[in-house]
Amino acid sequence: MTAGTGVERGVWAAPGRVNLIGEHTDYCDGFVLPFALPQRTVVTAERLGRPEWSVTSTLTGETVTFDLSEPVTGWAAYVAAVVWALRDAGHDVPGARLHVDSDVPGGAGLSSSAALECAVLSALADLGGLDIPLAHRPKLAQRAENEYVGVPCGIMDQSASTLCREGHALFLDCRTMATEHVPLDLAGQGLAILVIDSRAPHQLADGEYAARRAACERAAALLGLPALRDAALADLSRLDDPLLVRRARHVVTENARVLETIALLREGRLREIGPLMTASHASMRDDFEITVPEVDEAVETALAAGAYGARMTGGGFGGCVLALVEAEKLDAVAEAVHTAFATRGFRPPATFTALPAPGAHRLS
Ligand code: GAF
Repeated sequence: MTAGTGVERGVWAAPGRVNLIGEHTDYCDGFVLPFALPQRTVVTAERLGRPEWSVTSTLTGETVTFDLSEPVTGWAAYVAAVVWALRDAGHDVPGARLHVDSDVPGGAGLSSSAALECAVLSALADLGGLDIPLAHRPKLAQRAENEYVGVPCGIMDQSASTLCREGHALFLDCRTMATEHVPLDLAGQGLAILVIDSRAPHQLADGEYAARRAACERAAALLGLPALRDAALADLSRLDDPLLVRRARHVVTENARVLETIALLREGRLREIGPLMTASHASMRDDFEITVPEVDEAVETALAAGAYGARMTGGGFGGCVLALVEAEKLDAVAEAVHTAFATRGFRPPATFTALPAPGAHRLS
């Protein structure tokens, strides 16, 4: 495949993300609405004259060297996975020395894995002078994670980390990969999004994610549809298994909520998306069953403290909650959540505000 003149060295960054709405819809060919976080993974890289990759990480202090002749495990697997996926797609990937640093919290449902994959992909593409359009990169990074790391994720996180724009949310049709960058001027409307990291330990998350995905695929197959994207609520009465009905109902109603959210955002009616966010959370809690007591508490407390809407974001079983609040109420809502967590005996949450940041790019 094409290889132009690459650069010798440089620094690249790719962000974590939150998802405003549209959870577990990506692998059902549905709709998602993430935006990139200012928190990002930074990769400093230089070309080596041989097909070998040497990666150090500030987070672990480790150096891992590989040439893909042996499987790579642990955090460096995400780096090896990208090299593997690029090569498998026919690209002449240059050997490289890479250093990874990140302020995307790991294990918090903020897409730290995709941030790493997409930063490494950007670095290797530029070092190798590889001609890979931005629009093709999410699928390469997803394939790296699906096939090499073995995580059956959808396309949302890699798309967000690659394609998001500052000040905008990314409306993505996961079937066609059509995108729309929707302005999200929170500050201009006196609003803020509070991110509450529940810090709930989420064991079982991998198996449960795969189980949800399998249930959705089974429901679609039983309905004779390509994916749940194609199902209407009325179709679900044709399913015998009440559990499958609930799983499918989440996806069908969630896709509709994304479309309603987009319609409101296009008209600048930000406050009105609150009830859709809260309904999304209820659907994840009751139909998809992917929430845990900590995230439910965060949602309920944020709403009681005056948030317009609140919902868990990401794969579930822990992770973060987003609350849409008046900027002037930020401190009060955060304070209320901290107090509620202490009262319930939960680990103290971490709270911060999220503004839409740019997708992957070269820093220098
Ligand atoms: C995780 C996955 F990686 C995404 O693809 C998506 O399915 C999300 O969970 C749930 O919406 O972040």
